[in-house]
Amino acid sequence: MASPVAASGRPQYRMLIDGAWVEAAGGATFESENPYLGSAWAEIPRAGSEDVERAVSAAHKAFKSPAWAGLTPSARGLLLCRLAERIAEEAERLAEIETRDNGKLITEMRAQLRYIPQWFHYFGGLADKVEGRVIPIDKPGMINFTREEPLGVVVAITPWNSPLMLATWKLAPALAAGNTIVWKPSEYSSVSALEFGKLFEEVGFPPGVVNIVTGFGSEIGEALVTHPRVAKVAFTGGDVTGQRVYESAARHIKPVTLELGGKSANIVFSDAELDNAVRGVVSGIFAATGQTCIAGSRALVQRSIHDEFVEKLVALGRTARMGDPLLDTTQVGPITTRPQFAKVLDYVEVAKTEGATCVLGGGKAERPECGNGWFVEPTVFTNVTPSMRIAQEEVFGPVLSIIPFDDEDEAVAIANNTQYGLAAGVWTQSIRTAFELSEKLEAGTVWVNTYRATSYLSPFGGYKRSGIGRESGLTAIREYLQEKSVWIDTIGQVANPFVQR
Ligand code: TXE
Repeated sequence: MASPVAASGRPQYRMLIDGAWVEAAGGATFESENPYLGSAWAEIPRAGSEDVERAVSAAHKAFKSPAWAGLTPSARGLLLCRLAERIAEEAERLAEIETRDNGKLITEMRAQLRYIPQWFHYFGGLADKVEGRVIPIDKPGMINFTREEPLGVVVAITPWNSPLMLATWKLAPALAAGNTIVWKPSEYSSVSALEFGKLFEEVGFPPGVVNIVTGFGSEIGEALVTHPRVAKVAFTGGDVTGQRVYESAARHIKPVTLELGGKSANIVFSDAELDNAVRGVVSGIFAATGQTCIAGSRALVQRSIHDEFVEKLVALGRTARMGDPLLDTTQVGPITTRPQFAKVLDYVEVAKTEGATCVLGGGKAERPECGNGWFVEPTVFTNVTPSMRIAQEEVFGPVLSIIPFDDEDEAVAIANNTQYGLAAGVWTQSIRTAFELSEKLEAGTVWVNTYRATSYLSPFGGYKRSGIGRESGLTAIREYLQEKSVWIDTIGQVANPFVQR
């Protein structure tokens, strides 16, 4: 797929267009950096508008081709299941590449790579179970039924935090539905996407069904989203970029799925199993270095247990082992990108200036085991008020804000008082509180006495500014289909041509 080594000595990758591994038309490349080492480790094609044109044309041609459009849904599903098997075989290698490229823990990436095949199996199995309906129409002599048809070329734009998992959530249902793909991975984590791309070829997807274009969102994002032959855009990323994608798509009346992160609340009631809740809150914010859309970045803690909770949380947070994300024993890895590193440190300063009290961490990690990497200490702020920026804006780093509350109503009011609504956690022994909050919280996912659980079987997506549409689960395939209503007159006579039937 690639001339393996560039002049710099680093591996040089190519991107996938129409079944061929190619350089950017203009020959440009960019470097992908290893966040733990703080240095470049691979070279990637830097696509321009000509490459976008090539990729979309290839996907469009493939969408119409007998090799793809002519496949039965069962045959399409089988391809996805075969892909699942190949991914499982390559899981360890792909996980290691993800970790080198984005600095997330190998233990986390390994777990994701173990899960990814489940999505391809599930949607592969679903491909031939998408059925239309026969409508008991109110007109004699008429048959009316529906067909579920693919949309065409789907552009998938993905971020750097869980590169293959978040792409899978789009590619698996989109392909099962019969669409073709142009995938633009994040410029910070393209290597695993390019390695993943080889597997589609190996299991027999026809050329052009999956194309991978690497490069910068600021350079090719708009061209991809607005291309007249692109039927749909599926995006995961920040809300500001998501809004731009939505606005561009709207100008061309294109449907979008948007998954845009959040400011999720983990709500701890006084009747919770405290040690369990402490572990849950830690896992929600520090486990993925806070770089996850579902980070539980606000802990709302009932006032009567506030001090005890903070003490236990800080004690556990202090034990977090930082360092090389490739080691199984590391618990908190580096921040993935240089700009994100600067952003997280900025927010730490913002919180201090706003008057929050830093009770753990609070800056760049200077530990020897962190080397030259972009590490931020696991950080906890108390005395946070709901209106502070640190309580309202997505940090996307290991920074937790603790806000006290008195009763259920206040907890719900604080939890819902942000523009986001991706997820929430509730820690309580009361089944009544659990039910009540699951109804009142404005969030696409509510976890009770657990956090960060996701599955191919369960819908995932955001309320409010956290997004549009759902990924995973039965309904996700509908995001990539359109319903056609077919009318057949069995009488064979057009009665009065001037009156609607
Ligand atoms: O994301 P972007 P960034 C949040 C998090 C983070 C912030 C910025 O708060 O601090 O976003 O991160 C592509 N048209 N999340 O800058 O810009 C880009 O190339 C089309 C939350 O890395 O959203 C990449 O492939 N595409 C989140 C993808 O968008 C464009 C995960 C995401 O990048 C584009 C990541 C454009 N104009 C960050 N500009 C989550 N929901 O999990 C960029 N892109």
